[in-house]
Amino acid sequence: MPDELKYAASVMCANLARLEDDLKALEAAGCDELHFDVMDGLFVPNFTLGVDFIKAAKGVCGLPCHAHLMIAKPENYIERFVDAGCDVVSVHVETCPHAHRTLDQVRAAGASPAIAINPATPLTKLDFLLDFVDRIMVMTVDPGYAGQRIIPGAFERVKILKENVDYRERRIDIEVDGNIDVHNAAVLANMGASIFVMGTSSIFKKNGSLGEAFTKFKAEVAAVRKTV
Ligand code: S6P
Ligand code: MG
Repeated sequence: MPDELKYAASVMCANLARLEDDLKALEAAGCDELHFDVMDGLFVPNFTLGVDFIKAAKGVCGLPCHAHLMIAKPENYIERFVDAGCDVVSVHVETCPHAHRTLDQVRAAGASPAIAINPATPLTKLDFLLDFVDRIMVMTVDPGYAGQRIIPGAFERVKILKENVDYRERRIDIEVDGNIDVHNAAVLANMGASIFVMGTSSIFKKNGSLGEAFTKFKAEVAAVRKTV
């Protein structure tokens, strides 16, 4: 069981009209990280946040920032995201024919490298990348949109991946992204996930305080973990 779970807020799910208030509330409530979904309309069928947006968010809040690059040719943009203030940059294994080079590029630029993997991509694609990443982001939905249902195979994938990482004695965080509600987070935590992306399934609901929602979510995951 991982010692400590971490929680990342998916900024694309926030109310962008009152972003500053929301980011400050998340920071005050002890959220661990901001998760910025970057989509290009090519690798995934949607457009979302970019470099200027992240710079603006960095200006109003001190939380670490993770850019989840769902874009073709991520190697062309890594330095720009690091210069914008990203502490973690994840690239998709499906977009990286030269993944070692791209992950090294992230580290050389000054950020922590992470590899993201889609639900249908064989986990063996990660076998020779374990020495090059600080975290693996297991997509639990096909990337592109918030508000989707988890793809059930995600649970087994996290379990297998965790066993592989432990067998090889690597210290790599496993992050899960997509439909992370209380139950899914609790089961995935017990299977070895240690970082959870919070979106519409958890804290970004229509009404109520974001800080309170985060505190409640964390407490519920801890409680449900003991029962699943
Ligand atoms: C999906 C993206 C995610 C979503 C997040 C939404 O392509 O990578 O980070 O923003 O998963 O959460 P939810 O709870 O609405 O699925
Ligand atoms: Mg994401």
